[in-house]
Amino acid sequence: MVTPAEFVLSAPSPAQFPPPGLPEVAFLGRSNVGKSTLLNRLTGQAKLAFASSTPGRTQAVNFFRVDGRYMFVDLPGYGFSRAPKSVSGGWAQLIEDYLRQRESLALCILLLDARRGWMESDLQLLEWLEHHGRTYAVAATKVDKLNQKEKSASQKSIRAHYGGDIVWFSGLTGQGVKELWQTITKTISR
Ligand SMILES: Nc1nc2c(ncn2[C@@H]2O[C@H](COP(=O)(O)OP(=O)(O)OP(=O)(O)O)[C@@H](O)[C@H]2O)c(=O)[nH]1
Ligand SMILES: [Mg+2]
Repeated sequence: MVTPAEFVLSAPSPAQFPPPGLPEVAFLGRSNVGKSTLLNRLTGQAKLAFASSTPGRTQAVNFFRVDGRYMFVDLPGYGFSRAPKSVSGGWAQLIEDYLRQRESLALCILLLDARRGWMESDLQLLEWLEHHGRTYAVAATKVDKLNQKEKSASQKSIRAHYGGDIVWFSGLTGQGVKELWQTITKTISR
């Protein structure tokens, strides 16, 4: 299914964020976890957000107007250790600035690689979201790479830090698209 979506702008710093308007859904996660791929799948538009096998590809905050109802926000990936400290520090600041001040932010979707579960930087972000009272949901990506046994193990380890629903997602098969849309529409009803 294709949902109308259009690229609005790419903001390298908070000064370029568009004026707050539509309720925003932000996609957060480590570099290479599959944020851009998930965004493309959700809208059914393979080329909307730039997905790449080079970690750290998305380096600015990218805004997309979706269905005339939402703003989807593709944030830079964190935890990309190969980036120079000054650069990765800058991205972390940009993410934090967005999360801290964005008044139109309605829902954060925190993506975890199902094969890896929580990494240190994910736990920091989780703690930060809790502390600041941001509404969030958790999606485990790349589930197509797991067999049933690995999925159970992954489920158990994700559960160790999070008691809510986990959306099991695959950009390859489209598994989880319906559930993610349900999460979004349930959180942002109008
Ligand atoms: N098998 C499989 N591969 C995936 C999935 N999601 C993403 N990938 C691959 O993982 C790589 C990274 O995906 P991106 O969507 O660019 O990741 P990102 O989180 O946007 O990365 P940054 O922009 O660098 O933070 C690409 O090669 C994707 O094709 C998935 O669900 N299954
Ligand atoms: Mg990306």
